[in-house]
Amino acid sequence: MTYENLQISLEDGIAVVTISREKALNALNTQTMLELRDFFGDAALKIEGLKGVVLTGAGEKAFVAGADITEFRGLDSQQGAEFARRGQNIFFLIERFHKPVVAAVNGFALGGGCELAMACHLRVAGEKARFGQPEVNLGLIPGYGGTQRLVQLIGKTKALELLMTAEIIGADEARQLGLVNYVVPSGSETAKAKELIEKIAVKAPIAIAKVIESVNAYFEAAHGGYVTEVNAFGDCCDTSDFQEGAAAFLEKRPAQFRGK
Ligand code: CO8
Repeated sequence: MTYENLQISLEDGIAVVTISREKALNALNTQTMLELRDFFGDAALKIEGLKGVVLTGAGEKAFVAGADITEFRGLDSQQGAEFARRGQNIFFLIERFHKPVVAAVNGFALGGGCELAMACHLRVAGEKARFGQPEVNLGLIPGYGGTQRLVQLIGKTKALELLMTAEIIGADEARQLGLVNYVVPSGSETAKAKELIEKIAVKAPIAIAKVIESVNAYFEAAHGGYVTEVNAFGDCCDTSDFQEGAAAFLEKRPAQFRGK
């Protein structure tokens, strides 16, 4: 597959995958999601001597500002649920990848962008990185596993607060909450991510793959939550609040929600 929105570079066995839609703050449109699926489900498995993958965003402003809201128009509950299910499955490919995948978060990681970072095994944030799940501003909920992984990473108390208030937090707070592993000066996120991969690369590869598999297994029992999220996301797509939220974003005005 030829990639339009992913730039891949391979150096010393580390693949750096850069999501490159800078004009839309690297928002995840369908094409980008399919490219991520191809990379983690196929292309990356064929790279000989791969030590790990760094995932980052093009430019200085955003890692990924979410799913592409311009694709939300007219989405009904069935299509919404299908979108969410497909996205969850792509993010499972990342979470279950046998080599370390490190997010180098260089700016906004919002909505699907925060969910993408959370699906990675480790997260390095630049000082200017900002995290949040602002979907309720659009009359939605996260659909790419955010309701599950945010709880896994930072606990129910703070996860519920962030999910319900749509508050956007900075890198230091994200580290205090356990959402990211390291905060580094802006511009050095990828270097730090590579350093972590090099540290892991000298360990026994099968043991590393088994660590990933076993840690993921800890959460498998709660997998029903992902199904609930898919259906709940679909339900939101049937509301007029969702139509209003998406339209308000695109028209650059505050949303007026009616609970319908
Ligand atoms: N989708 C599409 N375009 C976007 C997105 C996005 N998520 N985010 C930003 N853009 C575009 C803007 O529309 C703008 O385009 P243009 O220049 O053509 O007007 C350009 O990027 C620059 O953005 P802003 O002018 O808004 O830049 P600001 O610096 O003023 O603001 C923000 C930056 C705060 C990041 C702001 O852009 C913002 O709030 N973005 C949206 C964040 C958001 O709500 N993300 C969540 C989206 S929903 C989601 O991710 C659900 C995931 C599950 C999906 C399940 C299946 C469908």
